Amino acid sequence: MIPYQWNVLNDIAGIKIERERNDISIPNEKSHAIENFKIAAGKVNGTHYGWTFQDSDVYKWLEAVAYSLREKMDPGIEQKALEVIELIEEAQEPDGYLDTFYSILGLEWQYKRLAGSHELYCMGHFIEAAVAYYDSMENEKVLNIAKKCADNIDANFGPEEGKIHGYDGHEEIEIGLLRLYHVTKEERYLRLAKYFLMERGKHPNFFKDQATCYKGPNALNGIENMPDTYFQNHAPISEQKTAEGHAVRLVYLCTALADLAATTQDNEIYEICKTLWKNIINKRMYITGGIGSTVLGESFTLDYDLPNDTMYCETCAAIGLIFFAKQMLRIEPKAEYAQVMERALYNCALAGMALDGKHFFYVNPLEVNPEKSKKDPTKSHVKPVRPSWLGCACCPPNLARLIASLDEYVYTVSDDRILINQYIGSESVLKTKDGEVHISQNTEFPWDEAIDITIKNTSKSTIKLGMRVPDWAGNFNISIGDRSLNENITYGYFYVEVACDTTISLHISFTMPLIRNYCNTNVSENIGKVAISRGPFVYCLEGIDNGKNLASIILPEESGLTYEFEDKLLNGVGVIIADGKSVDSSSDSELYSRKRPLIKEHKLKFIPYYAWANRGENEMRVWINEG
Ligand code: FUB
Ligand code: ZN
Repeated sequence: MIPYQWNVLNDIAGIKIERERNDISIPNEKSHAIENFKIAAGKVNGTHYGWTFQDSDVYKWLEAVAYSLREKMDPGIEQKALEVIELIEEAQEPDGYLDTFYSILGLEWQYKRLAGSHELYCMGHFIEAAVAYYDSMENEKVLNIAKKCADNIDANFGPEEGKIHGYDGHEEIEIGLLRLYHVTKEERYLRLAKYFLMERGKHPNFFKDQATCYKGPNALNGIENMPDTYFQNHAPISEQKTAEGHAVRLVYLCTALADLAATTQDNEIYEICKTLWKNIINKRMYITGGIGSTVLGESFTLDYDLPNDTMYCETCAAIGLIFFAKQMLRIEPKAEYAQVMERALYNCALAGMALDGKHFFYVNPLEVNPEKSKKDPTKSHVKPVRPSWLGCACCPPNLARLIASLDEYVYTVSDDRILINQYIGSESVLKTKDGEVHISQNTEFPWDEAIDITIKNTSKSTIKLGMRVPDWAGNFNISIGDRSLNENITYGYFYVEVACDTTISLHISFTMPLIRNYCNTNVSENIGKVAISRGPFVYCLEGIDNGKNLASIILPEESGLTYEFEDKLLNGVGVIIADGKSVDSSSDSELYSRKRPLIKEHKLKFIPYYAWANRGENEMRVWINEG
């Protein structure tokens, strides 16, 4: 992904960039993201091209590189990263301000239209990238650029007289500032993050007031007229009880809130996070871990409103939910957080990328009919195949940074405890309070039903190791040699203690039953329907395996499901086969008639949802009629 995305950001990939929906105002001629920096740095002539947040594509790419170099050094990629850092430094204004849009189009308008300008959003992404790069490569220069940025923001925003009493239209700077605080321990950054978080919603007219005086370049002008909920600006955070508005914004807000709660051990803030978490998970999340029920404002709508074919389920929103879960795990070791992380990771987020790593979905539907996507204007955002790149390219580099940092989601490390949240074949060295713990996971999970784990505790104290008992698992058993361990499960984690200077080898075994999932009947679309899953994977039907008109398919209640692994299909996937039925749906019959349609036998083949749309354009469906 990383070399490919580098070529795209430099406009040398030779690809066609698609608009994410039918809207001719979406810039899709080129990325121009690196070129914008060159222009802002005064190295070439030209003007800004792309969204106000085009810079963030580069920052997310740089962050992905930082994690990737930590895993495996690659001098060629490192060289590119160093060049980018140099370029960013040159594009930074002497006072620390960093935003190519205003550097090129008029610095006098900086911070004057925050509803759509994304200045703090972009700097937040830069700060995240800088902290990651510093962590991996000990590069002081990149951290200094980030500190200069944060200092500029600190000089301009805050409760003090003369500063701007407001916040960015898109949360993200809060995450960046908290990460900067973690690495520098500079209290000002923590204070500023808290200010932005707790101030939100206290100035309902802030965006509109700014817009009335603004005469600068078009920074998504008009976005300030979106409902206050779009920006989570409808009420102070402590009064927000439901997940409202733009889904990515909301989960970025929650990620920062949960980080703040964990960092400052603030229980009140944790309660706010829990309320929003519960609302999302229990009433507003798709079975794939996708969130955002409508394209209008890329937003949440209301409880139990989860349409399958018009939804948004943006890849970035699933990624943001994973970020949120990660922070919640720092506060309380509860498996429900890791379970949602897993659901979003293996389904909605992974579906955001083709098997080749070079094509991406922005929107992840649970039901697609390609003809409707082409001809129904309300479904133009529901793409039947992944484009090479998108006019709004927030998702592809977000996926790159998520996948490159997967290790951070596998474990949650605290002073005397390590949680294994995800079973992913890996070798890790984890730093605890008193030293290091080496963990290796040997497994073919998510296909196989066994994991061998070796833990070598070289730290000076005993470690509590919590292994997640997945909610979908049957017969979960942990053994040492041929001795099964007694169950010691708290909040969904099976604990064993590993004394200092000890190495233990554990064998985990479980079954992955083929599960029929049902939806709360308040979700009208899914009444009478069933979705199939195995282990972390939600399954779907595709036209290529099951014929046309998937809506006509019925999975009888009594039909058995069989699992088999096909190593030649879709790079190797487990498929599920069932004896189904279908309603005879020949298109030349009358539109309405008094004749009951015939029901015929129909062999069904389900594939994991993440792998759909890798064999050309066809129908797809997750929720199937159950007969
Ligand atoms: O506004 C920046 C990003 O672009 C958002 O996070 C995405 O939803 C897309 O609108
Ligand atoms: Zn996105």
